[in-house]
Amino acid sequence: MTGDLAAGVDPERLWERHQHLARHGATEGGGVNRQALSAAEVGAWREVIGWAKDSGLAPFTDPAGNLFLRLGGVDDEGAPVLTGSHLDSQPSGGRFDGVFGVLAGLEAAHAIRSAGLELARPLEIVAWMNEEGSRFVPGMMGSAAFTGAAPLESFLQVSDADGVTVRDGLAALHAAFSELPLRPLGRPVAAYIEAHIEQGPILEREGCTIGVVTGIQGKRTFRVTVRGEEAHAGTSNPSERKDALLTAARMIGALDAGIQAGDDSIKFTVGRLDITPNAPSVVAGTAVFSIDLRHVDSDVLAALGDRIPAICAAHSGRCSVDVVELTNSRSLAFPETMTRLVRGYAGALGIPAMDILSSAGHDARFLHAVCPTGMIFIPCKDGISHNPRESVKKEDLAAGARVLVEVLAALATR
Ligand code: HGY
Ligand code: MN
Ligand code: MN
Repeated sequence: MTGDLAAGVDPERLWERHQHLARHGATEGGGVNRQALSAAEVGAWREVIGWAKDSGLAPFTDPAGNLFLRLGGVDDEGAPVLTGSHLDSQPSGGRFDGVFGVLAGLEAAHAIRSAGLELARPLEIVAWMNEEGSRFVPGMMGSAAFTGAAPLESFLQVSDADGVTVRDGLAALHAAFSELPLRPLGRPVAAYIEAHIEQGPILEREGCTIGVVTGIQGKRTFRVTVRGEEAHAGTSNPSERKDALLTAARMIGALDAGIQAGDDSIKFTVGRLDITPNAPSVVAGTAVFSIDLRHVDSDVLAALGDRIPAICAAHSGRCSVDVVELTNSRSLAFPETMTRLVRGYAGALGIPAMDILSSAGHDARFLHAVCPTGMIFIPCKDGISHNPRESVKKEDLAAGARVLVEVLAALATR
């Protein structure tokens, strides 16, 4: 009977586990900085594996450093139903982004076990490697490698600011969890459902607890490298300088005016700017900046993104400029079979719900290409995320987990 499983969700346990995990990479102001493949993420893995084992789940990993926690099914060789999200965070992250999807999955598995429900097929909770893409660029490496969206080999040489590569990070992770079985990438998946905070203000504003996520807006990312020439701040004439920082600043200003152009539907962001040698009395020789461009309309996204190289070239002055596109993803719509399940169980549980498009990116993007995929959103205060002030109500965490367990049971008992 709908609701019996949902009753097995324990709001206190779910809340406490969020607070507990936030100790791994804790920052001032109550946030987290838990970078992909870091010691803090290893610490979070240990906690989650311990809780999973207490609930009778079997942990394993894969060559891409994804963590899986498995509850068997009658047809134990059958393709599993997958649920989860990520445990890595942004440098100024909050304690709910990603973590909610993993802990809600654990809560659902516990409720299913407690109810003695026998699943037709296995249920696996997953924590994807490097969803955020802040230490290692681009993000979503674990789910991309798992689904074949990109070969794992294409990520291994990517390095962080200290020269540590993804290969190094994965070796350290696998050494830290050498007791975990390693399963191959690309295993078949029956269905995927990801629970996540909205990271925007709509659900809270509309007074809805559940977001029936209809899709994810498109996103293109670029790396722009401006090369000039170091010079002495006191002796070199500005009219003769090849100033990479000033040139990058002009490019960023022109991109903001020409691409974002005051239209809030165009999400244009330059979040990173690295200067070399980054010294007060040296004219910058090199400037490297990121571009994150998103729009709900794939054709608009294509047209806007295609203009970036020309705008950069037109403002390069005496410097050279190199624009590399890193990711290019169209807007996507989740299948009605999945949105209908989420909508139906939210309704059956009497929880206010509304359809909503995800403006943020998620690993569900890559799962969508290989299996029926859906997402469940819950509100976060003032829509704040990627910020230590990210905040979620205890009862909303529980409501999301309740809808999740009913959807998972429906998918895993088919
Ligand atoms: O950037 C994103 O959309 C995700 O929150 N990492
Ligand atoms: Mn996230
Ligand atoms: Mn995030």
